[in-house]
Amino acid sequence: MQDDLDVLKRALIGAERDLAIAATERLLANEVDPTVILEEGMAVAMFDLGEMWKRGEVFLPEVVASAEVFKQCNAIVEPILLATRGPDDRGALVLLATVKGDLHDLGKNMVGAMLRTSGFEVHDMGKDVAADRIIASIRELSPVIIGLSALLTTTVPYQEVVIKALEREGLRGDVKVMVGGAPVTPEWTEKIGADGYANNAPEAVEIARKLVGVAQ
Ligand code: B1M
Repeated sequence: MQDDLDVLKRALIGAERDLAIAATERLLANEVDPTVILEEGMAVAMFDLGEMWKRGEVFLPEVVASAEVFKQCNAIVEPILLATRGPDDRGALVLLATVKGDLHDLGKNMVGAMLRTSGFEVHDMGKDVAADRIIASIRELSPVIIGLSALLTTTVPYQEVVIKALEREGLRGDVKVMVGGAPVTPEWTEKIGADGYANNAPEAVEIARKLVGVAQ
């Protein structure tokens, strides 16, 4: 398993589509847990790629290409992950969004997939989502939780903008707010008065369960 996880990571970093897909398929054929493939393989590769980008070892077009291969591998893993969900497993509704100004959605999509697998209903609003759209969707859909993802230090403050908008609109008491994304910290979560923070997708499931009062 470790060999194929390493092949997958290297292939994602190098945006080698065929190699990445073949490694993903081998891992699944060997019944490796899809969560392990996503978190210990794919997410780690993108983190390493980000570090290489910071050091000037790769450039934007290469990151775009890797993100595309990530999506293709994810499209293979996600149905297997979702197949573990029972047919009547329809739980609390979570509204998910990457905040305004931010186009990073790979991590949010993983959070959405794992929440769905764990029995939550997920309404994914996509990326670059403004507070007024979130407010309108809360009024329309009455979610139990809204999940706000942000990957840029310049867009993390928008999580607070959304919370302030909820307060202004008298909706703050109706919905729990969970925040996440690489630059988000527990300190920031506390500062803005969010209800929960998760560092990765499995942890997001744990926090969402706590927020709706479901025992682990
Ligand atoms: Co961008 N980017 N990017 N990027 N990008 C980062 C974030 C960066 C850290 C890279 C770097 O410099 N090392 C840097 C930000 C620096 C900063 O803010 N200080 C950066 C930059 C600068 C930029 C641009 C500004 C570059 C430019 O144009 N000059 C630009 C911004 C565009 C915009 O958003 N307006 C940009 C663009 C892009 C691409 C489009 C090329 C692509 C995104 C493709 C896509 O998402 N569809 C991209 C990528 C791929 C990255 C890196 C390399 C990888 C991000 C990723 O997908 N990781 C990233 C480097 C890094 O993060 N270290 C980087 C994999 C993913 C599974 O992890 O998203 O962290 P992550 O999600 C995790 C957890 O964070 C958590 O669970 C997930 C699963 O474990 N989580 C949540 C996420 N959301 C959650 C929500 C929750 C709970 C947990 O509750 C609601």
